[in-house]
Amino acid sequence: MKTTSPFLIVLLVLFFSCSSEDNPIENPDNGNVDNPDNSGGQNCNDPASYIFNEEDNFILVEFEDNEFSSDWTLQTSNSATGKGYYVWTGNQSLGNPGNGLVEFKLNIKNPGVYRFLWNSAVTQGTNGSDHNDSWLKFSDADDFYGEKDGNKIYPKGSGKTPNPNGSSADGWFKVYRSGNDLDFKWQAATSDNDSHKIYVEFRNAGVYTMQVSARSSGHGIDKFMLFNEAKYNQNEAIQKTTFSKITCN
Ligand SMILES: [Ca+2]
Repeated sequence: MKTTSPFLIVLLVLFFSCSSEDNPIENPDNGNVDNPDNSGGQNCNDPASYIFNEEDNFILVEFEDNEFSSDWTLQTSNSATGKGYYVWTGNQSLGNPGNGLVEFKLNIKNPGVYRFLWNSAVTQGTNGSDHNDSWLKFSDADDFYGEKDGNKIYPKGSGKTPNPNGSSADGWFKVYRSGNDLDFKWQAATSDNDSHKIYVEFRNAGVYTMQVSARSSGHGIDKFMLFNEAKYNQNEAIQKTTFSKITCN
């Protein structure tokens, strides 16, 4: 067989190089950022200015799409999506919420009551009831509560009762996952030994702030979601894999 001409190889390489430039692969780091070059002249690559946009009564956010203080560490796992997950590696804050504060801005177009879930793991030790929780607060939502069998509980410090068993303070819930299957799974509950689901109510359209702060070291958080249970049951929500569109301040 005749040897292929080096000149032909060069032509082929040039051809395919040019073709790939015509069809650039979307930057996976910013795949769901809306028009990063067209956000009012501001740079939309700064996670501190991200706003996550609710659509169809659903929000799905990679937890790592934010800015973190140095005691939060980014790790990777085959069970975590996006760039991985963040885990608190600083001192535990079992009774005092607010340390290592991370804030997410959520743009709600469809007001209503939303269920909260996060995909989290115990990444330290072998006991599913240790290193399994972080603090959660919705400081400007219209209501924030746990619910079980139609009975509601409210964070300590919210001015409302009844309150959960165990830790809670200043409007924060301790939100935990349970079970000795330590790897990432969708679960979020509050009140010790009396698991209540987590809900937040937004009565008007607008941008609201979700706050997470450190409690247990070793609690790894991959992503979180909010969904209206009138539109989706939990299984339907968990099947959804489209992350919320990001715009910027
Ligand atoms: Ca993630």
